[in-house]
Amino acid sequence: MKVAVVGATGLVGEVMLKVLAERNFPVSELIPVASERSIGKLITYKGKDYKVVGMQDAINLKPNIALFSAGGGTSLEWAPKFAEAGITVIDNSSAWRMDQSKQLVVPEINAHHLTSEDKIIANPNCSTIQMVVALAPLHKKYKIKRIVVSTYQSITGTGVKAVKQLENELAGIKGEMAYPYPIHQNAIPHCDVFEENGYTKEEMKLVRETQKILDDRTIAVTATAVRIPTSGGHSESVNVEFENDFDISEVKQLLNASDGIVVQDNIDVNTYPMPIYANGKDDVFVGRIRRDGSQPNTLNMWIVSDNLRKGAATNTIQIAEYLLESKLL
Ligand code: 2RA
Repeated sequence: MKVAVVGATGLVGEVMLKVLAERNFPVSELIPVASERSIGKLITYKGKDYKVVGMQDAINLKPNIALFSAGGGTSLEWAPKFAEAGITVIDNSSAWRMDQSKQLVVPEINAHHLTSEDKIIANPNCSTIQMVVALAPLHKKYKIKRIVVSTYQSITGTGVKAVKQLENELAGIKGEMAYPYPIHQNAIPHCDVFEENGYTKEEMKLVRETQKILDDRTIAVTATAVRIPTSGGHSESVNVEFENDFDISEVKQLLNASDGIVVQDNIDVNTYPMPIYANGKDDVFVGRIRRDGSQPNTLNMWIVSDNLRKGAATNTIQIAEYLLESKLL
């Protein structure tokens, strides 16, 4: 399998290479792709050096699949060109997610909708992925009516510039700012840009993508996305109201029995999910599961996952694995 990784020198691209190797994805030839300034750089994959190439050269090398994490603009311009050349694209940007003709895929939930016609497949936003992985089995059983979510997002979601900003702040160095304010000892309620309605794009992704992935436009969602100075993963406080009542122990059994979920929930011994433990892992960790006594059929939960792995690279590669296993590649 000839695999192109587009954005190979970025944070997500680097994790994609790590996960491809860890999961022994059948890469016969790696084609690392990046912007002009990185062309010619060497990327080592499984002990072998590969030269970074530009976009058109990557197409000319005829990969079977291209894993994109290079921003929406690059994806809007180049994903169709890769697809026209017969190359299946799995894209991590928001460019195609809400396109009615494109699948927005979390393998545990809706990979079965994929066909060989899908040549550009959208990988959902990291904060959406971890939430729908945890909520999908509960939606199936109890039917979700409304979700109120607050996120506490890792600086790695913004990229290298944000990681550098926090490093500089901790070292007392004045440097380039990824955020409008210092991130050290701060919480910034501003992830991505603001839309007309006063919500950020990040918050609206949680609304729109959740409805698309769960295939239910009746689900009401409202979100507040906050950036905090952590780097191990995104955390989410989720309040979810169902159409039907539930039993908390049954909820925990359902979650424990679901692919990709690890329930960490025992307050007697201070057991609950945290980014420092989710870091570098592929699971979605769920804890603090408790009934919300303020209204019927409602519970609270705390969801943590590594945004660079299940939130981006691993979900992308799990989609590629599904395509391979289903002979859609
Ligand atoms: C963020 N989810 O965390 C967005 C993009 N990775 O900034």
